[in-house]
Amino acid sequence: MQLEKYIIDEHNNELIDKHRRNLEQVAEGINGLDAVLKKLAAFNIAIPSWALGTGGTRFGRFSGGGEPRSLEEKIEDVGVIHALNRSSNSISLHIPWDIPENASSIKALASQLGLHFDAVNSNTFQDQPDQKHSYKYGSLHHVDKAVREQAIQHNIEVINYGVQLGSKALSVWLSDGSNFPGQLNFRKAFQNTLESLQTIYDALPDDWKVWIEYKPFEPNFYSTTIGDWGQSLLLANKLGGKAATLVDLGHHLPNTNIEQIVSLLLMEGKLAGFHFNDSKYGDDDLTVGSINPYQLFLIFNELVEGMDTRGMNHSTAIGWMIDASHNVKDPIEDLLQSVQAIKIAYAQALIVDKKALTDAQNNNDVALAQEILQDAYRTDVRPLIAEASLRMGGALNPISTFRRLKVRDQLIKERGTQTVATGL
Ligand code: RM4
Ligand code: MN
Ligand code: MN
Repeated sequence: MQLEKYIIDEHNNELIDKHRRNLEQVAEGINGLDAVLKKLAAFNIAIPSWALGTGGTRFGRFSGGGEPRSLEEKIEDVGVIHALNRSSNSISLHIPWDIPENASSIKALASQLGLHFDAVNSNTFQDQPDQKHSYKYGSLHHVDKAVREQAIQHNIEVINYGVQLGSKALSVWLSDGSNFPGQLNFRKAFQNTLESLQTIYDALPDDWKVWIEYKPFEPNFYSTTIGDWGQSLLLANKLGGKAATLVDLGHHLPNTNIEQIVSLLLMEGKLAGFHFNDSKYGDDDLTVGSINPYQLFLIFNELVEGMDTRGMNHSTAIGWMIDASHNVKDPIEDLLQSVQAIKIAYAQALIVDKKALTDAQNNNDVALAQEILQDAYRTDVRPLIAEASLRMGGALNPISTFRRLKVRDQLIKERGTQTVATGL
């Protein structure tokens, strides 16, 4: 299904007076309002193809109705999200969950909805029915060269799909690791991984990047071969300029200072991009900003400061993507909430008084530095997000419009109640 702009406008008209009053109130205290609104309007966050169905846990999966049955329907759902928030103009595919059998028609459908293809993701963490060797004991780090070779070939195949779709990056996340002490020689596992990644790296087109994601545990619980940002950065540095580290917010041990990691990766020019989600305990893949929005703000504060220092374009210099999965919410509503939370944190980071903060830091004025950050964090920037969306032709309040238009009911009518999307 496709959302017509006039339907969105109709609902906006009901909300516009209240919006104007709210905007006026917040606008007063903001320097360079127009520049902030322009940056917000330009900021887009990719939607992963695996987040459009209801997620599950290892205990079960409780599908909601109207889930997309094909890649085409997933693209349509991203089209709905983008029509509402004007901030989700790309989709990231996981191969082989979503193989673009007919790349040119898939591409045409996407561009008709104003979408393009973000990074392509390989999958060597599950065995596929037709595959010769198992990934039970790992893929790119495997002790057996034949298994490594198979995983390398899969990644190259994913690059080829991505080339057909116009993607510019391969995102690699490995579940490789060990469950028990003694199972693995860490050094050999690392060296095998490096050698495998080198072959994949050599197959990248000139204008492509490879993003190396790290994760400290799960599905392996004793060690993971790319367990933290140090190991990822080590690999990225050895591979070369086209390789960089991908930060997934859920892939950190409790209380890790992620904002500091981000700051240093940016300094080194090695921050590839982000997988946004939120978590209470581990890789929970919860809605962005649902548990710890302050941390998200602090991360964005480092992102904005670091990107500005290097003269980077906020919206295009790094890959921004949601990587979440939700087992009790409507996936589209959940994704709309995540995008909104990201934009709120971004807007708050944009309005931090940078000059005052630098002065406070240089004067060791700790209390004032905190005040400056929290002043931005406690500003209700939602009218700014709404205004940016409105200017781009989107909805003032995407979720309420989604509900008002009864989009899910229509999807259920079209697709039925029993559909299950590929993914997690
Ligand atoms: C992993 C990791 C990857 C994602 C898969 C589905 O935990 O975050 O980025 O592709 O989950
Ligand atoms: Mn991820
Ligand atoms: Mn994850």
